[in-house]
Amino acid sequence: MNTQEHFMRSDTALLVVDAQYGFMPGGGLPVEGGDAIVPVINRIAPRFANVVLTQDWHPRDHVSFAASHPGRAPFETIRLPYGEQVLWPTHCVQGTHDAALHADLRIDHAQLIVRKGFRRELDSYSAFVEADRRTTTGLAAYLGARGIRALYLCGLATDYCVAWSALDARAAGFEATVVEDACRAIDLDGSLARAWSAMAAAGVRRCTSAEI
Ligand code: VGL
Ligand code: ZN
Repeated sequence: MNTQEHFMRSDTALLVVDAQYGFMPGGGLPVEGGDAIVPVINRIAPRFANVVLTQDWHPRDHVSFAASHPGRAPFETIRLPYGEQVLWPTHCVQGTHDAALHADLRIDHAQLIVRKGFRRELDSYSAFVEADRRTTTGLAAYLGARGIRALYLCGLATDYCVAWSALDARAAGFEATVVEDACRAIDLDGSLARAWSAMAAAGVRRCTSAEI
């Protein structure tokens, strides 16, 4: 089987994580070089018969925003009923330009957009399971029902939503490969190195867009 046939397989999907203005330069939670992934994603997406997107989609008073906690600053950590939560600058508020997918993305054949983090009291880095580790987005059931068993992941940010999605993909029994140069990281206090080792330990593979 040649490479192209592999990616076009009906049991394989590309998951494009949070390719939104909020994570690009000028956005609410800008990731350095975040906009550089757009042309890379546009190059690889046509190779996949199946593409699913995610969209971080927060209410204005979301619990993950530092602004929702008087006296607290962005990038501090607090304890919430479901565990530790990093407080982020306000980003990806429902219906705003910040929450929109980048307009230069050319993935018209994408089949599903999974929104996450839309409950005020609950964050979600993962495309599969929200931060309480119980509330499902329904993505695993959707992919399973469509006979998809292997995922390639790209998007923003490598060390948060991409990593958590890849780890949960493995936990749900999918093969998972991160397309490294189609991602960029936040890298908060060593989070990128920690994310790569957690992914390696869980059997997440890495590749470059040139291999696709
Ligand atoms: C993300 C922090 C907060 C991400 C989303 O997409 O990686 N990170 N919300
Ligand atoms: Zn968020």
